[in-house]
Amino acid sequence: MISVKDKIVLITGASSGIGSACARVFAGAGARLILAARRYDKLEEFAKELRKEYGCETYLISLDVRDLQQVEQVFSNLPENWQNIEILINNAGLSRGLEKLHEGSIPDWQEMIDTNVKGLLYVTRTVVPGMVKRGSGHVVNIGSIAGRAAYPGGSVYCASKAAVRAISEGLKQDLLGTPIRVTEIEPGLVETEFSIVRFHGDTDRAKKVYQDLTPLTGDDVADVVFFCVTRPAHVNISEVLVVPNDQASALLVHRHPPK
Ligand code: NDP
Ligand code: 8X3
Repeated sequence: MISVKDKIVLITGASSGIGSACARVFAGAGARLILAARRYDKLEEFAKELRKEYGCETYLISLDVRDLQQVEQVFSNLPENWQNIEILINNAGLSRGLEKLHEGSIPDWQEMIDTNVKGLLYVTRTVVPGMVKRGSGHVVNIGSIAGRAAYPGGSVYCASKAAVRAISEGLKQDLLGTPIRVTEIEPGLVETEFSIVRFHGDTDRAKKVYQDLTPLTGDDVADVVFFCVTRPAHVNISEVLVVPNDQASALLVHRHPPK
């Protein structure tokens, strides 16, 4: 097992959900964390908690991954003791809306594609060259079960996650012959802020997504990420589909209302 003690882990979308859960797991194992998200106030509060609970050292970045200039600027100006990023967790992402494609909102599509696809590419393009130069690193991309098959109303989100799958596969091929590893994690239903964001703040509608079933938590996904990252150096877990036991495919779920 590889130790992550004192290693630098960059997590995008660390202000909530799966990203925060990953931060906690890596903090608990003694890593140093670069946490990025748009909501800087949330990161500040969270960093205090991580320091108190784990003595974790953090470097916080207010970042919109859709902004290429900002991405390039922040990662080329990291303080010297934060430059050697060992693990990149490309987690920032979102879904917007569940309308039929021919009735969908174009700004929603742009936001999903700009964040989930272009944002992930910008961060990867900016951070991975350093890993190649140092001959060391691991890229973990958070894809989704939605990247394996489309579902009604989800075509653009599903397409964005299918892109994450293809990008992860291609990156692994491009890095073949280097020690750098690439993993794509494809979660099913995870109860986070995801559905609240999808439904533009409609919390009642968001709750219904997870009603009468037991969804994954961010911690469940973070456990899997941590497992993949800490395998011996010759082992690359290329992809993991992780779903709640109450879920068999994106739409096939078992709901069991309380009696
Ligand atoms: P949350 O909404 O709880 O977290 C999303 C995170 O992404 C937030 O920290 C948010 O931070 C950040 N983010 C969104 N847009 C941007 C942006 N433009 N720039 C920087 N950060 C951004 O949802 P999850 O934790 O569930 O989602 C994390 C990832 O997991 C996403 O890629 C999602 O697609 C994927 N996923 C989620 C599943 C689920 O069922 N929940 C299942 C499968 C995959 P901020 O708003 O502060 O910028
Ligand atoms: C999130 C899971 O099924 O809501 O990626 O699209 S799903």
